[in-house]
Amino acid sequence: MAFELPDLGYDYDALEPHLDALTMEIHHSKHHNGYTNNLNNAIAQTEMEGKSIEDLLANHTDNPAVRNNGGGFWNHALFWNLMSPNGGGDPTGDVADAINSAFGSFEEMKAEFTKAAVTRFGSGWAWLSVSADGSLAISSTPNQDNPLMDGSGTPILAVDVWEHAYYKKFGPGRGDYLAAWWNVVNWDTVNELYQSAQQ
Ligand code: MN3
Repeated sequence: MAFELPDLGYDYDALEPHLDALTMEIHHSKHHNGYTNNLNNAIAQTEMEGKSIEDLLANHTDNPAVRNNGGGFWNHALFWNLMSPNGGGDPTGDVADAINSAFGSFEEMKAEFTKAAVTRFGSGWAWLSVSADGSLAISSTPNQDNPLMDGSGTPILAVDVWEHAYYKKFGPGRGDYLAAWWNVVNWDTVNELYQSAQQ
């Protein structure tokens, strides 16, 4: 019952011209595949084998290999689902109302989220999460950490700001990458995750 690398759900070139096909291919087939294999190796023949990824992230991150590779496995699976060739534009559905209520407007949420992503020193992720009380919160984490690890929230939007996510196309221009990334955000998925997290 090993963990398996999930499909993207679209072709490597589907997010062009915003995100380039070569980066998407390497990111999925090398980086995400590597986290998946290393996670399986880390739990093989231990008491962690057979546990869900959510259980591993909530309860077993004192093991560095599980923390880094389990985080990498889960974060990237979410990240692919949060992007679509038909993405971009403004949020829709219940999450749009929640964003307006929490941040004043989508533009203000976008600015705060982008700031969290740009200012994350080194490698990591930025998150929009639903907290335990149902409110929305923006955060960032280093490495492959995520809000499930400290129980601070359930992520509904995430962006990978490791250099491997953007360097081939954008060089050191993380801000340019983020500006392009908003054009592929799959708001239908964000809204579905928001609704699930409310229940
Ligand atoms: Mn990555």
